[in-house]
Amino acid sequence: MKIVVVLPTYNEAENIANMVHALLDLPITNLTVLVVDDNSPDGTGQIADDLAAEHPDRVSVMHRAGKQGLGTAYIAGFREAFRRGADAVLQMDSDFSHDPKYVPEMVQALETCACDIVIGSRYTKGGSLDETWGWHRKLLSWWANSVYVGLILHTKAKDATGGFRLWRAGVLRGMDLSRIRSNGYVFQVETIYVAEKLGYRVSEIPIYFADRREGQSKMSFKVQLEAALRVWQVWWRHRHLTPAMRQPEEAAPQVASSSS
Ligand SMILES: Nc1nc2c(ncn2[C@@H]2O[C@H](COP(=O)(O)OP(=O)(O)O)[C@@H](O)[C@H]2O)c(=O)[nH]1
Ligand SMILES: [Mg+2]
Repeated sequence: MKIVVVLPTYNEAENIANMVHALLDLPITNLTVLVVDDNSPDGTGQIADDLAAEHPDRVSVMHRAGKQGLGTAYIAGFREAFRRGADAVLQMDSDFSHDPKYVPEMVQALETCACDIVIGSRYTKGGSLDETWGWHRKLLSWWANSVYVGLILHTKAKDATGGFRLWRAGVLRGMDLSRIRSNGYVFQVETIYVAEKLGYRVSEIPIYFADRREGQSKMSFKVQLEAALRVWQVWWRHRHLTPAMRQPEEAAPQVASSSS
C-alpha cells in the first residue's frame, strides 16, 4: 500500500525536521511525506526543502504563497497525493500532538479492518488527552467533540474533531473534495461528516494526544467560537447526502506529473 503523509505547516521550524525523520524511520517502506507550507515566516519551508534535498525519493514540499488555512492546505495536499498514485493518505499535525508511533498500527488497521478511514482517536476507549491539561480544558474538548458535534451531526466517529486520520485514497475521491468548503478547524468535522453520510466506514484506534512539543498553536477563542457556529453550516450543507451520491473512486489515468 502506497502511503502519502500530508503535513501542513505554518511556523513549525522547531518541529518539522524531527517530524519528517520520525516518519521516515517508521518500519513502513512505501511511505512518502508531502509538506504543505504556507510561506511560514519562521523559515519552515526552507527546512522542508533541505529535507527534500536530503531524501529526494521520500520527501517533497508544496509551497503556497501565504497563510491560506488548514483546510485548503489539506485539500491541495490530498490532490497532489492522488497525482502520486497514493493508495492511502495520512493527515496529521506537524507538532507531535499526533505521535508518529501510532502510524504502523493505523496502517495495519486500514489493511485489515473492513473500513475506509482509520482515526487516531482521543475519545475511543483507551484514548486520552495531555495529562498536563487542566480539567476545564479537557472538559471543553470533550464537550465540543462528544456532545456538541455529536448532537448536531450524529457522527459515529467518537473523535470527529481531531486531525489524525488515514484515508483510503478512493474514499477521498468518492467524497469529491470540491464539496468540502470549510477551511479552518471545522474542516475535520466537515470531512468526517461527509464521509459518514456517504456511507464510508470509520474505525478508531486509541491515542494519547500530547500538547504540541514546540511552537505556538494557531487556535484562539475567536477561532473556537467560529468553529462552533460553523458546525451548523456543515449540517445544513450536507444533511441530504446519501451513499448514492458518491463520486467515482478510481484514480484518474496517470498523466505526466505536474506540481503546483
Ligand atoms: N499550511 C498550513 N498549515 C497550517 C495552517 N494553520 C495551521 N497549520 C498547521 O496545521 C497543524 C495544526 O495546527 P495547530 O496550530 O497545531 O493547531 P492545534 O493543534 O489545534 O493547536 C500544524 O501542523 C500547523 O502548523 C495554515 O494556514 N496553513
Ligand atoms: Mg497542534
